Amino acid sequence: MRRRLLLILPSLQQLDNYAFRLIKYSRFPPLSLLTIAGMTPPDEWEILVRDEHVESSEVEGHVDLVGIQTYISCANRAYALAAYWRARGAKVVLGGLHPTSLPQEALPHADAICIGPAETAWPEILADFKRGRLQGTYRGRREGSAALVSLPRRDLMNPRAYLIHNTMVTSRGCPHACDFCYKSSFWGSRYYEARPIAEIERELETVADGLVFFLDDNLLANRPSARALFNVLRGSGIVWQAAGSLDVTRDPAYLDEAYEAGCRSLFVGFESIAPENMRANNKGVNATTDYLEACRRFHEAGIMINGSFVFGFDCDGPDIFERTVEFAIEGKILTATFHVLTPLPGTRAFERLEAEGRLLHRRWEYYDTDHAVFRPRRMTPEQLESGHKRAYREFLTYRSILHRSFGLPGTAKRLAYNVAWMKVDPLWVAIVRLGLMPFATRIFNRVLRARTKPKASGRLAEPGLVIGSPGES
Ligand code: B12
Ligand code: SF4
Repeated sequence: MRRRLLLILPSLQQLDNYAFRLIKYSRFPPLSLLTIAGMTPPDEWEILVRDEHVESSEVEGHVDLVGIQTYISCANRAYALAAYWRARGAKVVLGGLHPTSLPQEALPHADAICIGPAETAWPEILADFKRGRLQGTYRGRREGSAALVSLPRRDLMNPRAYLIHNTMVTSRGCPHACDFCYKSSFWGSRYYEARPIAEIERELETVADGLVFFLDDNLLANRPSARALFNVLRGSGIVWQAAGSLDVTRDPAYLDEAYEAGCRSLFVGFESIAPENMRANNKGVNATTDYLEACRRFHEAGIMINGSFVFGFDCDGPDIFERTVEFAIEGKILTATFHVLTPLPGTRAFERLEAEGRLLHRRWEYYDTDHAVFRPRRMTPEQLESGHKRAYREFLTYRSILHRSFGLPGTAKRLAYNVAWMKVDPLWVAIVRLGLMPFATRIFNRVLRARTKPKASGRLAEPGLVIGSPGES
């Protein structure tokens, strides 16, 4: 008889938080869990995947092994789930970013923890489980972890729950080393490894709806591997989004190549509009980049910007919120995420604030980038939290949306994006609850393909519309 494996992504804890919006958590399936499922022999294991953001993690009947993905913000929920399943007789393995940065804290809550990536540790965990000898601590080697053992089991996700089905990772780490980034605690600073291109090609062949969201830390950072990827994507009909840092704007031709390969939107870490903040946090490239010129170059290439901003750095005073929103509006940034600076254990930012006695507490559920968990230098924690809320409000006024949408190619697309993404939350709740996400995916797919490249610079044929077969959702 097959054993039963339950893989859980615990939900974010602060569900009453003003920043909690169901659509934000229904965008992607938990790729880590689908990846682990892909490494688990299906003839030996029945595998259940549960994402608490969209469904209950409760399952009927006996479960042999439970694997829990543990972010800092859901660590306490992960520990509670671990206790619950151990009491029901299952063995529990905790993995992910939080057990990696704080293994001593996590270990007492589980039968085993996985430090680092699962790719190089999970087969050993399964083998030890079968022998009845789980070891406690497993260390996934980061070198060689980019190569997948087998493709993620996307067939195990709830197909009606997510807007984007095909999330992928093509590289690990990032050549930069910003003080506040989670990456240094997980991958070490400056570590970078790309997956073998033949394997990526094999995975891309499984993309039926022509829509991919790459979750690499910094997809465009390493040009040889990014160009190898562009070669596979160009002409495939796939449109995609990814994360990139501002250095790419120094080479407009490279941005054109990305667009020609199907890139339509980039998540860009502007972080702070104050260069001194960026210098103090080892993000020199931002300190020496003209942000408005960078926006112009993204737009010239036809790439929409999802800007990421962080408040609470040492040079930030109470005026930082308005100044940042002013820039985001002037730069015609399409969508933005605003974060409260959150010191993650294992990063230099955490070490510094802890050494200076500025951490307010270690209640990890508040380490969600929406709450102030440290004492800022030039304002109070309350000012930081209320300024963060205000920034969202001001960025999302209709006046701001109109200004950011007009004057660039694809005005209707930009308006649609803003309204759909930030202004109709009750509609998204209804879509998710009624299982209508496949329709939303189709509309999103069409909208993303609408032209955003200025005609004058157009060296490009728009990728053909590839919509999955009727049975595919
Ligand atoms: C996609 C994403 C999301 C998605 C989907 C989450 C998911 N699981 O797919 C959503 C939108 C839901 C999300 C939500 C949040 N996110 Co998020 N997210 C990401 C992002 C961009 C990619 C994560 C990913 O899928 N990577 C690819 C997979 C393959 O890698 P992985 O998850 O690390 O998994 C590997 C290992 O960690 C390990 N592993 C993981 N789980 C397990 C479990 C077991 C049993 C084992 C053995 C191993 C193992 O093996 C996996 C394969 O190697 C990262 C940034 C990044 N580039 O990594 C931020 C990131 C993970 N998010 C972050 C944050 C802060 C949040 C939110 C708090 C934001 C918010 N305020 O809402 C919430 C927290 C939700 C929660 N439950 O607490 C932080 C986490 C910091 C930390 N130390 O925990 C990150 C690193 C962003 C950042 N720069 O700070 N996120
Ligand atoms: S560029 Fe982005 S991914 Fe790379 S270290 Fe800095 S914040 Fe992290």
